[in-house]
Amino acid sequence: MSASASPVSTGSPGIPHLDVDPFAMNFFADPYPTHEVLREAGPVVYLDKWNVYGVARYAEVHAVLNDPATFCSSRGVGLSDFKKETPWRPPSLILEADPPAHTRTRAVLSKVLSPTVMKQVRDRFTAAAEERVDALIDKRSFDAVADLAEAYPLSIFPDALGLKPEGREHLIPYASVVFNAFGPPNQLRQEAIERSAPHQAYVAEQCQRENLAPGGFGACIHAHVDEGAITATEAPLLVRSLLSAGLDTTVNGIGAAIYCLARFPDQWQRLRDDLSLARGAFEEAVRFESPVQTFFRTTTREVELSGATIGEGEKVLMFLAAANRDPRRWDKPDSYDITRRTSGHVGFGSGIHMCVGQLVARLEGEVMLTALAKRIAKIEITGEPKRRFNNTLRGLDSLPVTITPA
Ligand code: 4IA
Repeated sequence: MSASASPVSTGSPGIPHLDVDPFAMNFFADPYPTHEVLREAGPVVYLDKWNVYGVARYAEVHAVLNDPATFCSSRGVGLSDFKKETPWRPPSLILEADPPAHTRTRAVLSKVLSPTVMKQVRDRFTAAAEERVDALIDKRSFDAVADLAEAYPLSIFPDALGLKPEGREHLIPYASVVFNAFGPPNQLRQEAIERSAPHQAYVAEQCQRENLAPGGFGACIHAHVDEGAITATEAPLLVRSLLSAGLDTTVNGIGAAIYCLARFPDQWQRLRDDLSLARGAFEEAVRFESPVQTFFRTTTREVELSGATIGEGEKVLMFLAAANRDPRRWDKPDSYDITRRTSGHVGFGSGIHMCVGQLVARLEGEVMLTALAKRIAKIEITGEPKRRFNNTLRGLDSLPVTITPA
């Protein structure tokens, strides 16, 4: 599929059918021309390759996210419809749930990852960021993915959760399976699931109450059992949500920010001149790169969306990344501008399912970008960036850089 693919109208009247595969390697390599095709074809499109509806404009993505009764999550937020197929793992009690079940589990994770808790971990996260930057300044040349975007979250998040030291090498591979599994049954998904058994076994074991250190996010989740908010059976699955969604996302979020700031030196200079822009620089990177590219919903009834009629039980693919660069919503959508008013971007989703861990993500991003900008004058890309291919996550496998200390 390329930018030149033109929409052809067949079947359902008024809805353009496209033959794009948004889960193919050539799409991942450069999704932007196809995002434009998807947005310009119409407010709602149909993707013949996977038999799903698609929305790529900001208004429709936002509308779908904010009507969870019509566009439900309990039938899965990947291509697979849980009403028709057995999920590859027991469904998430928060991501793959609808109200009222979702409301109760969401409240628990919301408390566990609250502003008060962020205040408690902030100093530790900051010290670890400064330590990491010191080590990178000693190296001068390094891989900004392995040595920074991965190394930093790995140095704080598993500890914050209360995980034991052994077996942490399973965390990123497990998350990679989770995000590949949202996609269609292509090679990425099938191979990931085939190889997932050791990662799943590790995660299941770490979610048990006795394996989580006191005071950590994991123990805090289990403490809500004693209050009666959740059952002892539910608690390990909610810990699993943090293991699934809390690490690879911030790896790719921080990776996105470094990749942006390395490519756009004028923005790096603005950040260095005003460190209070660190939070905005991270948020704009989440909009600009959209580490979580896509998600599905399933219709619970026949619905009309911007003039298109969608029947019951249909999968709708939301292109978060395309919405985040929709020229109908954003000025100069393709420029990375750390002073942009980013509020309303859908990189963290929107509505009742909007990222419950967003405060953790923003804290990590802010303290890392601040630590970098304080001590580094220049970041230069010194080798070919290599892309990492995943059905849902957008990010790099490696980014060779050389830094100049301030
Ligand atoms: C879960 C959307 C993504 C960040 C996510 C992945 C997994 C889970 C939640 C969110 O397992 O609950």
